Amino acid sequence: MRPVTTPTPPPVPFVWHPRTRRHVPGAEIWLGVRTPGTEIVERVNVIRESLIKKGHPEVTAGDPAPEDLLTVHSPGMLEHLRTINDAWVVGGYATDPGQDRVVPYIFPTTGMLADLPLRRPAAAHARAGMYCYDTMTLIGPGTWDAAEAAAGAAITAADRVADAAWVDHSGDPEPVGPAHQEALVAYALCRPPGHHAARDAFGGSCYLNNAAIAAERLRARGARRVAILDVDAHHGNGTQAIFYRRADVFYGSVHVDPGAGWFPHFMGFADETGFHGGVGTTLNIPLPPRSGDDRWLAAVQDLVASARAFRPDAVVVSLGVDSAVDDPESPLRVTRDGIAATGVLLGGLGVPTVAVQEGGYHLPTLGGLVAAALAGLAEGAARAARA
Ligand code: SP5
Ligand code: ZN
Repeated sequence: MRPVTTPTPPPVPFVWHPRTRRHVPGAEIWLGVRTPGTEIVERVNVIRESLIKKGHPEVTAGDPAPEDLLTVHSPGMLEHLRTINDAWVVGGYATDPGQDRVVPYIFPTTGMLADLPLRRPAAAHARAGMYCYDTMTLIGPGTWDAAEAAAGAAITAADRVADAAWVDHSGDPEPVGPAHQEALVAYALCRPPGHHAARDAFGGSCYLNNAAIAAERLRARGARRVAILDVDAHHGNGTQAIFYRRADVFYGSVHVDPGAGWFPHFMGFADETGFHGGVGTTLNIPLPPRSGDDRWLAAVQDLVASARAFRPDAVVVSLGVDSAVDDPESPLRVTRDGIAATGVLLGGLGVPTVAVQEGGYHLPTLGGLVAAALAGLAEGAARAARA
């Protein structure tokens, strides 16, 4: 009798660009104190080394066109992100008071403005807070370049998946089923991350919403319905906000309960289910701090069941691995096996999938966690294709 063996699926290609290293926030202002920060360049180095070692093919990201970013973000915020560092340097703030990064001090909240329009302040130090909602998301000389490169990686990954999955019949995109099984999953090694960035506001170490940009690219390439599944330890408030009224994009997230005191504090509660036409296309599953594999995987299973009921043509995974037990930014306690099993469950949806890097901050384990998630995704996709 022949032994029953199933082939290991080929390693998922990873898309990135070296410009992603130009973002050096240098610090986070945490409760008024300058701290080193955890969203650092070394993250991308350890992930990349781990994936190369495991044989994942490397793909260079293309540059996004301005229109690609405008599918998700306001012209005002994009202009701000592109220009505020130069204005800060020209304004002399890097030498007096000696702050070499853009840090906001005044936030024009809707409560402050009432119904008055948002004016553009003359002072760069006032403009610094126009689109930013926290003090943790600093801007330096390479921030825009890197944020743009991360968005480019998400778009290139979406294009690879779309090229394999759909054939464009003269401008009338039509799903025809996968042409190349191995291209059904692609991964974008995005840095900075994106899921806390909304259409017109950035924060949480995020500037451009890479997952949302990938979802819009998949739609433009023929996917009629896209599900974004967010397994970062934190709620992706930016992604949720961008699609909150949309019926064609599902957003589902499992994360540490913001009601238990965790970022982003104001969003990510279970009663947030969408607005107007988008009612029922948002799903939040908050978990108590210290939750481990059992609770986590049960929640991921619920997430996948809801996504399947949505019948997506494509999936975007917001792949944070900061749910891991050793991560300094979250109190969840998911193991590496739990992360791999998360990938298997998500891949089991069996539709073209783009995974986008979000958080994950424990450098000694970070590379292995991402590799485990991608191996799981490929395995889940391969099983779904055989079924
Ligand atoms: C993409 C992502 O994972 N963003 C997470 C942003 C969460 N940051 C919230 C601030 C928490 C302050 N961290 C202090 C760590 C002290 N060791
Ligand atoms: Zn996170």
